[in-house]
Amino acid sequence: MEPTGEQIEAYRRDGFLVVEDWLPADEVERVRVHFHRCFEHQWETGLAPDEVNYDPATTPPNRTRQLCNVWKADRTLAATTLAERTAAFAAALADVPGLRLIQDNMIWKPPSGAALLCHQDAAYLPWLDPPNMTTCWMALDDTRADTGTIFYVRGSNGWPRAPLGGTFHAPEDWLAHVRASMPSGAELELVPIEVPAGGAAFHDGWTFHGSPPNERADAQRRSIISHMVSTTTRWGDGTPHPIYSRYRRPGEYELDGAFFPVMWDRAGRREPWLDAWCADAAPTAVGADPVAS
Ligand SMILES: O=C(O)CCC(=O)C(=O)O
Repeated sequence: MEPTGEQIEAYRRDGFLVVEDWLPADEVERVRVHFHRCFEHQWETGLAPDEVNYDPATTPPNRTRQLCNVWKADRTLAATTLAERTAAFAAALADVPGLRLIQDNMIWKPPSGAALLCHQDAAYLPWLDPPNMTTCWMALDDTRADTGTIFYVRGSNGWPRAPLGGTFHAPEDWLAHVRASMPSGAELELVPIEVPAGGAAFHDGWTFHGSPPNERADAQRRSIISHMVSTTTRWGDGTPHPIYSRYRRPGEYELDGAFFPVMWDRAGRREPWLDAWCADAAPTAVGADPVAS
C-alpha cells in the first residue's frame, strides 16, 4: 500500500497525514484485549516492556497511562506496531530508504484523563544521529476533540527545531512549551484528529503535537503507536539515553536490529525473525472490549 501523491504532499506541507481506515476491525478488537492485558502487567512472552508508566494499584486514576516497547512483551501487539505496511507507507511519506522501530507506545487516556505535553518527538532523541522520527499513531476508540485526542500544530514541522521543555505527563498547561518555542509571527493552528477506531495519523518527528485532558467522563481514549526512525540513523556521541542506550554495543554506531528491528526498506530488507515473532502470538478470541461500558 503506497500513499498517493496528494497524501505525500499534504504530509510534507502539514507535518502529518490522517488515514481514516488503517486497521481492520478484527485487529482493533484483538489489540484492545492485549492492550488491557499489558496494562494489567500480563506479559505474554515473560518479558516486561522497556517503560511501564502505570501500575493498577498506585497510579492516580486520572493519569494518562503509558507503556513503551511492548512488542517484546506481547506478540499480538507486536504484529501491529511492527507491521511491514506501516513502515513502507511511512517511508514513502518521509522520503527515507527504510524504517526501523525505535519504540512502540501504548497510550490509555481514561475518562477525565490528564493531558500530554505538546512536543516534538525528535527533540527527545539527541542520542541518535541524526535525531529523526516518523510515527504512525493508531486509534483504538472513535476519537473526538473533547475526548483528549491527539492534536497537531499544522506546519510546525517547518519551524526551527526547539530544545526539550516542559513536563510530558499531566503538564499544567499542555500548550506552554509550544507557545514558548514557536517563531514570532507564526500561527498556532491546532488540528484535532477525529477518526473512527482503527483510524491512523502519521506525523513527522519535528511536528508539534500533544493532547489535552479528556473532558468526557464516559469515553476512553486509547492508542497504539509505532515510532520509527530512518534506517540511515546511527548512534550519536551525545549523552546516552538511560534506557535505550543499554542496547548499544560498545564502540559501535550501527543500531542493533534485535532491539530496533528494521520493518521495511526499499531493498527488501526486514528482520528475518520478525514475521515468525508476530505469527507466534497465541490466537485471541475476538470479543467484547474489556472496558466497554
Ligand atoms: O496520544 C497522544 O496523546 C500523544 C502521542 C504522542 O505523543 C505520539 O504519538 O508521538
